[in-house]
Amino acid sequence: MNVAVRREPVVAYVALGANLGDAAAMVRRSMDAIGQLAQVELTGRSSLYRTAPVDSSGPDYINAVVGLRSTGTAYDLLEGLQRLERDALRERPYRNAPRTLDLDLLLFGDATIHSATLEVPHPRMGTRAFVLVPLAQVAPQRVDPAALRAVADQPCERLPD
Ligand code: PH2
Ligand code: MG
Ligand code: MG
Repeated sequence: MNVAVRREPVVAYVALGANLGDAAAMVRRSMDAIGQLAQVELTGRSSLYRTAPVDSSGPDYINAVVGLRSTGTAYDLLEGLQRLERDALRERPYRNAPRTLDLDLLLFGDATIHSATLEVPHPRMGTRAFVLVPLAQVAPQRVDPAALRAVADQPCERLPD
């Protein structure tokens, strides 16, 4: 980065999900690893939630959300998240396949981004309890209560911290 450029921190939220291997350990470790990314300061972490696969298969998922402050761009953050997915040996044999680790950038300040590699806000976050419930725990102001009520039928069990 050009050292002359100092960006104001942007508050962002990242969803974590895993349903292969020791998913809970992977999600916990990945929360720490996100906090270690360049230009990132972790500001909040939700509980872990056990959730039924939605448009997916395999074992139950472990899901969570972290809040952070980033002084980089949304693309810097995306690159860091993708590196952590690769470190977790994430494979993509088909869409929504069971996975060792999925890290989705949900919100990046108030930015709206529609590019070939990134869509923010995450296009499906508003209809998924496995995102809205942990997001509401760390950022209740960013979740529409009506959207939360609408997903109340999706199994989402909070695990002890
Ligand atoms: N992620 C998906 C598709 N379905 N279901 C659950 N329960 N948790 C997820 O993280 C998840 C999913 C696509 O990324
Ligand atoms: Mg996902
Ligand atoms: Mg993803």
